[in-house]
Amino acid sequence: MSRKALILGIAGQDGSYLAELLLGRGYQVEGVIRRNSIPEHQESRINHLEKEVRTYYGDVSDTNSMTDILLKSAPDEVFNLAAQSHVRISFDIPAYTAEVNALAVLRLLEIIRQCIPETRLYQASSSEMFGDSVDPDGFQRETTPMTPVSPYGCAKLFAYSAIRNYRHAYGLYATNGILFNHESPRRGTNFVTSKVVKTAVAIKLGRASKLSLGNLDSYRDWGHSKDYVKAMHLMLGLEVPGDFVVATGQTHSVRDLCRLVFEMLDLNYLDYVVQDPKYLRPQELSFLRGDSSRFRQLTGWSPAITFEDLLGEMIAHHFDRMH
Ligand code: NAP
Ligand code: F7E
Repeated sequence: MSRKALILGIAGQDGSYLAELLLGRGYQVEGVIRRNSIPEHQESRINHLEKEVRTYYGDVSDTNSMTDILLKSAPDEVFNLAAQSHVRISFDIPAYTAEVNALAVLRLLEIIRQCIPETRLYQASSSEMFGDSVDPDGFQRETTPMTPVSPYGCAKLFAYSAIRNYRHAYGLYATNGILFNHESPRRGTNFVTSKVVKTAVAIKLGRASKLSLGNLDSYRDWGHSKDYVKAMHLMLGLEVPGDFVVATGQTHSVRDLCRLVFEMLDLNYLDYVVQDPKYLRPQELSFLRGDSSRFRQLTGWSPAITFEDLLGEMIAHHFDRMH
């Protein structure tokens, strides 16, 4: 019998890559999508999987729909990737972000505890939970204090704590993947890597003249989503659940990102990038670099795709779309 996985947020960047990975490994894959007035938009990242994946309409903040879906699906593994995932926007809609990213996770844990306690649960935790906390050696790891600096980070920290609490209190198999930033051609175009690449390609093709950004001096540890969904799958294969950092261990500033992308297009970013205060955040997380040695030692995982190859793939994707 093949294992069954239910992916909440299957139509997102990570959900779509994870579905492909699990199908390739013989899983039966099901997923939850939200209703959208233009259904093609909702399912654009998973249209090619239409025949292989069963989808349910649902919303993680709706306990009735989630209970119904979890009972019907009866999965061996649940991957909770559903979230309001944009940090700056979480300052505009903080209570909504907390509903979906925090309270919904508590509700999910209760459904699993009461109805399907043998199910393994992966929670998409985030390096944003560390906030402005960095160890003296310049890395964040599982033991680094968590002091979030955004409504998104605060909500994710609540969910992270609930996962730990239910693991210890009820013996549930509930695991936190503390993933650092990861990108791909499927990344939403209002995240900085996608926005920089898409606009730089438009400039190269003569369709845009400026790139407006916020803070150029924050640093991120950027990996590729394809590598990170492999880590999610490996995590739920571990005998004992836990909390695990997944990161490349390398960090780049937003300015470096711009320099590199424009150089790859034979352009100079200084001629095009302008700062617009509307993209600044009320509080910024200025530095991220993860130490994932614990997870690497346990599983042998390491990222296969370099930062330069990631950007090259994103550039090629946006060229194809704009030509
Ligand atoms: P994403 O592309 O924004 O995907 C999130 C998915 O969740 C989307 O399909 C979205 O559907 C769905 N969703 C949102 N609210 C929902 C709700 N109330 N009920 C059901 N589904 C809902 O994000 P991602 O980059 O794939 O990230 C996946 C998860 O990892 C998220 O939880 C994110 O917070 C977390 N994470 C991401 C990163 C990263 O760098 N990518 C790092 C650490 C953690 P719609 O299309 O309808 O909005
Ligand atoms: O910002 C700066 C911005 O929105 C990265 C999510 O996946 O990773 C992601 O959150 C940096 C920040 O990602 C613009 O201020 C400058 O310092 O691409 P981002 P994020 O906020 O790090 C974490 C780990 C998650 O969990 C989240 O779900 O880039 N920046 N100018 C800008 N950012 C954006 N979006 N737009 C700009 O114009």
